[in-house]
Amino acid sequence: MLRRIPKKRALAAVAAVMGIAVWQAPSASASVPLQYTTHRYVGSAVAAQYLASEPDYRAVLTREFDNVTPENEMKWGTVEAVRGQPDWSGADAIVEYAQRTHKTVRGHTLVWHSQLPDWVSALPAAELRQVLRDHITTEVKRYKGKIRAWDVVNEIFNEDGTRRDTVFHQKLGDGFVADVFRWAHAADPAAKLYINDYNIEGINPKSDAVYDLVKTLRRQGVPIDGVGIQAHLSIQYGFPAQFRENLTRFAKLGVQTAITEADVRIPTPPDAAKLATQADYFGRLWDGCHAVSRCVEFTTWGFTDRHSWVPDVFPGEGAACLFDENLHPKPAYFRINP
Ligand code: 9MR
Repeated sequence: MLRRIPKKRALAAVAAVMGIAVWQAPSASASVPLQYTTHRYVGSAVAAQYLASEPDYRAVLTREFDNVTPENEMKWGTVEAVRGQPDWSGADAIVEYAQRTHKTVRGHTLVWHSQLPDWVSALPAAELRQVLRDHITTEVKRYKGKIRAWDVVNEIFNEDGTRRDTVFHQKLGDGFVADVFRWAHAADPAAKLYINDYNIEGINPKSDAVYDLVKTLRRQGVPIDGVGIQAHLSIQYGFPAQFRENLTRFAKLGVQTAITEADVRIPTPPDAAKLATQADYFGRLWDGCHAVSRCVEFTTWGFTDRHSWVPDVFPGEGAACLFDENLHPKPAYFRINP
């Protein structure tokens, strides 16, 4: 991360030398797009569908962010819903867009119990192991050199810190985690490999379990580079306790951290007070990440309330993103990009 130059300053310097005016954003947004205000990668989840069909969505994404994470397009259930009939169309489109617009890509996700095709769940252990290895190798090699970081395993712990009871855990045992990191590393040695989860923003039994696992894997020489902290927050439940301390303890293990899926949902309808609390939460996530040098990325789970997973899953809650449905920046945006 530290290899990155402060883009805002660099651009201004280049513009001054060349005697050209620096591009000005429309008055509804801050004068400097978010991506140029920070040394961190700043990203959003993206849906290939809207990227193709909504020019205004694409324009804001292109302007504000320098990382994209495919929201669903790289999941097993998307890329091989039917055995032997791969569909890379959505993932390819996003990776091509990222290359064209000079953005990095966070690959999401190689091993997850959700959005897992039934045919995979039904396999006996030995075959599951082989198929899992092939899936990881094929997907990681397909995008080799084009993915900065991969969410290799997603959501493998319960809230109490025990392992989630998934088909991978049941059939392959705890050791599948070390295996999948090794396979991913063999397929693209340069990609940063992450474990990713929610409710691990603060210090609690679940983040303790992630911490212990990462420590063990590093001691064993398993190629794990980072911890993805999803940060799906709600203003109803308070800001997670000891967020910075948590980032710091991972940094001391020698791994990166990334905020991978930030959003802050509010009971609808939004009002000024709720939006102010939301802005405060986003601000604390942003500031916490910037306080720890190994926190290298701040990615939000979508950027506009027009398209967000929240209302479908939490009836009565929503408005969780930095931009409203009309793509106007909200108070949370101006909190992190004043
Ligand atoms: O936003 C994603 C939504 O469109 C999908 O239907 C859902 C399927 O479970 O996954 C959502 O993204 C999840 C992400 O992949 C992992 N962390 C939690 C996210 C929100 O559920």
